Amino acid sequence: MSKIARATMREDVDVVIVGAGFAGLYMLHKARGAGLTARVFEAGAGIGGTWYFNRYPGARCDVESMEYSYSFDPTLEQEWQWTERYSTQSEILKYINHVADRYDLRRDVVLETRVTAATFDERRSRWTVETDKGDRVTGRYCVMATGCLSVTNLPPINGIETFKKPIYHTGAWPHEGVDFTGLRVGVVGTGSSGIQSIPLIAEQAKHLTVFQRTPSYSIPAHNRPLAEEEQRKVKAEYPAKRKRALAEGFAIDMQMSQTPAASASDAETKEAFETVWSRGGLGFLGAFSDLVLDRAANDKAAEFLRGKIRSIVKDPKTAERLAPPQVVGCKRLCVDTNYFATFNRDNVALVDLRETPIEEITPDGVQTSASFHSLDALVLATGFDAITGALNRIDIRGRHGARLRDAWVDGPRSYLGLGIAGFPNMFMIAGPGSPSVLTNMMVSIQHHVDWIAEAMSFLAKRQLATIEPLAEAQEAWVKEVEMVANSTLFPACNSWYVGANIPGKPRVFPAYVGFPPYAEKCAAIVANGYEGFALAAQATAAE
Ligand code: N01
Repeated sequence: MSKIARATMREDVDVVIVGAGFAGLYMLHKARGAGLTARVFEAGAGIGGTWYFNRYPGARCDVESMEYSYSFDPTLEQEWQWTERYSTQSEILKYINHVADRYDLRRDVVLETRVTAATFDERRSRWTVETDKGDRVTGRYCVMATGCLSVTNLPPINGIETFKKPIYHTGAWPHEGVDFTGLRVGVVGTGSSGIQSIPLIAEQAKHLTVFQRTPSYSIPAHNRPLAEEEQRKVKAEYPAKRKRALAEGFAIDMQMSQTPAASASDAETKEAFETVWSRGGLGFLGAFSDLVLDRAANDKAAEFLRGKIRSIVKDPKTAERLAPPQVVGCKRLCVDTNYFATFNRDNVALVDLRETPIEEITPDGVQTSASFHSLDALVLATGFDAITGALNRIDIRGRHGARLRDAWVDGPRSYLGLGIAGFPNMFMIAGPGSPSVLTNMMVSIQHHVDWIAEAMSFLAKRQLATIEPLAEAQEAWVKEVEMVANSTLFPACNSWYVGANIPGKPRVFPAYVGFPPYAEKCAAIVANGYEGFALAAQATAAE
């Protein structure tokens, strides 16, 4: 991509937005709608966030296309045509670009520019945002739309820097694509990105070695073209469908069963699991009401899924290695096309790192405790420094120059995942403490942006200068998020949810479980005059 030099920016706007993915772009649209000026900074050379960077083979969304889309404009909803049940990365990116053009969003977005610092000026009640291009833009508000899964995790494997062949991370895939034809490829990591890319890499490569540390549960996508008629039907009832999603825990219209597994006979249990398995996708978790709440119910789901793996994978030893021991859902459930069957191919080998850990990566391959694997290319499907990673990379300073990184040294603390005590007029979209990654992100994003835009309008109407969570409201919220999470099985294993994939990261479950109670709480807080927030009429400078 050609780089065109540009003058550094000095500008005062109402809202500075960091990130031009689905969240940042909708925030821009809403800010404009509220009569506010805005500037968006985006590190990528194009808009789209996650969907700009994650171009690995097989990348597609695991929420169905008809739900993984904006709902704020019925005309947009009606006019856009999806082609498959689960959209590919390229189709989603096309959609984002269509939205940007349709609402004339690009003119306020500055690409290839990474925000490095954001500092709150207490005298003026303004944020100064600085970038790696030397820009200094001030805004009354600063909105962090930095994404939950945007900072790639490059694992500190001994000798990794010595590997002399290409290394690719699924979350930063080359835009020109990669041709693995005739190559011996290694993939490290078997989460969603590994599970989506492994079958396609296996089809192309001469040989594929999968280095698995923890096996994942995965449900078949049963992806298929979306027939015109099916789309028409969904579109005819779109408002009702969106409303149903808002009433579901994961904000996905999965029509979760109201029946607990405990009340079902063995035959009924098997039938229910077979039904959701044959439907495919994340709706598996909706087979019973208590799969992520009750260990016995979860054990039944786990055994069913392990049985499926044994029935697909021909070599019993490989099948056992692929069968996850952990609770279903404590690591994000995956959705795949041909993942387990890929291990029946002659050119695919599985290395179980629990039995034979990687000792080092050498210039030519991977040495485990048992054997050496010569490789021509290495793919790291090793995930992200999730939820807090992107925020902690920016030098964010609130009142009294306090740094967010310091405030979060023991883990993130926020009120509703929307605001942080000591950081007035700064908002996060899908921040820690909101339902974020446990929901259809499109629902969470729109909810947050609408809430934030309403708060901005409220402040303008009342001629208020700042909004900021009260420390005690924040503490109570942090406790509630933890209490709700601990009443579920989500924190039950090591996962990126709890930061276990990043050495030294504090172990905190960062998402509020259950979209409907969260949304109700947010609405009640507004109805009570922004309960738990301090609202100030003028700049409140530090003494
Ligand atoms: O990352 P992950 P991801 N040595 O963290 C392994 C979303 N997403 O990019 O589990 C060896 O889940 C690690 O092993 P372990 C979705 O929310 C959505 O796949 O830590 N292995 C694990 O197997 C998803 O959950 C979509 O023991 C190492 C893997 O790498 C999230 O993004 C598609 C290692 C990382 O899995 C992240 O998914 C893709 C090491 N040092 C992603 N370090 C869809 O919508 C890590 N691993 C479909």
